[in-house]
Amino acid sequence: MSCILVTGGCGFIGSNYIRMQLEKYPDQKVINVDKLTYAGNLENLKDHEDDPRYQFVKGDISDPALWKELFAKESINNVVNFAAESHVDRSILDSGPFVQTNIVGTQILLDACRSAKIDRYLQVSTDEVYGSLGTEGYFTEETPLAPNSPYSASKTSADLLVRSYVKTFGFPAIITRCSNNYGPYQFPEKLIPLFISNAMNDISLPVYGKGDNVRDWIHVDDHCRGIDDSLRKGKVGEVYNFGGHHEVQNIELTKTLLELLGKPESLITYVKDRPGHDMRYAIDSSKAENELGWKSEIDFRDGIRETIDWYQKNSDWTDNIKSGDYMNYYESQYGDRLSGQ
Ligand code: NAD
Ligand code: TDX
Repeated sequence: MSCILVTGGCGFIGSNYIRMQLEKYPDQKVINVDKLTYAGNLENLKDHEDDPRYQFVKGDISDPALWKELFAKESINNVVNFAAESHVDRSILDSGPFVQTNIVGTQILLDACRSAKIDRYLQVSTDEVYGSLGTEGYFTEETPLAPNSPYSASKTSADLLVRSYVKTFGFPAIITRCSNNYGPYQFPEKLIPLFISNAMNDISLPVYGKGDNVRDWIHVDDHCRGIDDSLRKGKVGEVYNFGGHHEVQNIELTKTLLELLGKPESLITYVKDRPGHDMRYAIDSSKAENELGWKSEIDFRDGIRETIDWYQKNSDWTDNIKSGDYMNYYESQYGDRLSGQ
């Protein structure tokens, strides 16, 4: 039985990826190492916790002792690193945890994987490493790295460490860079789940600036398939971009969400913009399409209806998250913005 180690598997994309791995590969063991930060939630994989092929280990990717013990005990073939601090707004409030987990944590994990001589390592990165686009053009794998937020700077640093391990040590790593994901189990700090949850509760939707920033939305299942294709069919040392071919301004997306939820546009509140706010992301995925045979398959309108449906049926999941810590974050992120309106 082969074994894949997934870090950050209790978060949004990691939990969807683990579910897909367990369903797709009956003869594979999956080990999930997650620190259970505010964004990590054991509920996300509750339906698989009794599966003998699945093992959860609570741990921090920046802990060398954890890796020493785990790699000595388990025969791990492949590693996929999702573990990260992932929210741009939080990186503006405090960049410390981003440097610690996204940069130092990646370096410690890379060293452990190198010593253990694993077969393949995949670093889950983001299109934000390329910075911001104007009204024209797309990010390709050759676009220069130009991160603008502490979050994207930390992800870029990790990518450069991974690149250096490939060049210096012949380490078998691949990097994927994807655009904005949506789907079930996304933490309600990111635009789509936050706005669905607020609208369901008739709370205002805080749109930054004029709402004219553009994001390229992809369903999490399409991203997870792209990661798996890259791990299994990609070439060591390569970067693969993934996008959903669905570019939309935030305000247009917000109105679509309200329409699908049957809520009034009067819930929209324009608030002070995010500092350093990237104007537009759009991905050229042709390398992944040509070299891996990957294509985004889920139409946005279908995917977003299904996602709204999931949040409506699982309102307990969101309500359980919206406890003390979440409300403290909400107040520091939105309190002044909303009271200044
Ligand atoms: P998330 O915030 O939902 O989940 C992150 C997970 O990592 C959580 O379970 C958390 O507990 C865990 N974690 C954090 N620090 C850790 C540490 N030190 N050790 C072990 N575990 C730790 O994030 P997500 O949206 O699922 O993103 C996953 C990855 O995908 C990230 O690397 C992110 O940069 C990347 N990515 C996200 C998107 C997106 O749209 N969400 C797009 C492209 C790339
Ligand atoms: O309250 C809000 N109001 C608002 O207008 C929030 C939370 C966001 N926005 C805007 C900012 C962005 O233009 O919506 C857009 C999307 O914001 P986020 O959901 O915070 O995502 P983004 O900053 O684009 O980054 C995401 O995509 C790339 C993920 O959070 C990253 O982890 C990923 O790497």
